[in-house]
Amino acid sequence: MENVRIVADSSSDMFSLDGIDFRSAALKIITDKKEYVDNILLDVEQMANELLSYSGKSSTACPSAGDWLDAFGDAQNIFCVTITSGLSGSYNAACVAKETYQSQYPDRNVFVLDSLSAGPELWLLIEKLKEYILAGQSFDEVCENIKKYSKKTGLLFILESMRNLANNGRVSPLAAKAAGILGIRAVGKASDVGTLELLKKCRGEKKAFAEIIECLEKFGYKNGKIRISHCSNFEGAVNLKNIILEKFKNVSVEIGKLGGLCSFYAEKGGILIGFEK
Ligand code: X90
Repeated sequence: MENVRIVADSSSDMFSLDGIDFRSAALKIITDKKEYVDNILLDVEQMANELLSYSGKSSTACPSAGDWLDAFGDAQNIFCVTITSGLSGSYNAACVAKETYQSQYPDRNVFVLDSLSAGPELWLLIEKLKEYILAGQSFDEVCENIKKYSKKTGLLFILESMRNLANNGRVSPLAAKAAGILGIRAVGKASDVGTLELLKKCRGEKKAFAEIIECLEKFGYKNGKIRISHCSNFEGAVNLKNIILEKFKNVSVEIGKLGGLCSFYAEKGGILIGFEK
């Protein structure tokens, strides 16, 4: 395949990729005072701190079809990965962009994958897309294979607060309530339809990590890749990585930082875990 580009929205927490042309389409975090564009230039820690001392309304916005078109640029073969359509309009906007792009350039290919997830599960999907493309697969082969692969990946999360999720209607206020209590961590997963599914409330990080190990086994993890991304909680991510390595031995675990959009919703201390089933 020639002239290939991978395009993902910023819920992937990726802003560049070695070895393949890559573009990110930014989501935005909006307050009455300021608009944060979730791109490589955003200082996520500073945003998190500013939001801590801000008590007004805050919300987010997905890329428009126009933003997606900009990210498509002039590529011939485009693989596009979006945050879950269960919580965002990003997938829809990307599909509109695909229609526009292909009516303008009928000989070009665009595939849009709804990740039904966020953060490090997209990391896995993008790594795998790169692998398929570099292995010389055709456009149609990559589409078929990535669809299959995406059914074999999952996302777990540990959250200390679900305030922003609840305030923006992404979880019920009732579900969010327990996570607001000091020391309580909400452990959950991305559901089959790409929404948040709460599994357990744990007192303390240690118990939450033990729960993650149980969940990994329960949801089909054996010895595949694991990608951990955190919001201002590198120490927690490292501890979790060590617990995973102790339990499963010799598996591939990498740690990354959440970008602006995921940090806004996962909040300080939040950890997201993408895994292969
Ligand atoms: O379109 C928009 O404004 C974006 C809305 C995004 C809403 C949710 C983002 C969640 C980010 C939080 C924990 C894990 C979520 C599991 C996803 C199914 C991360």
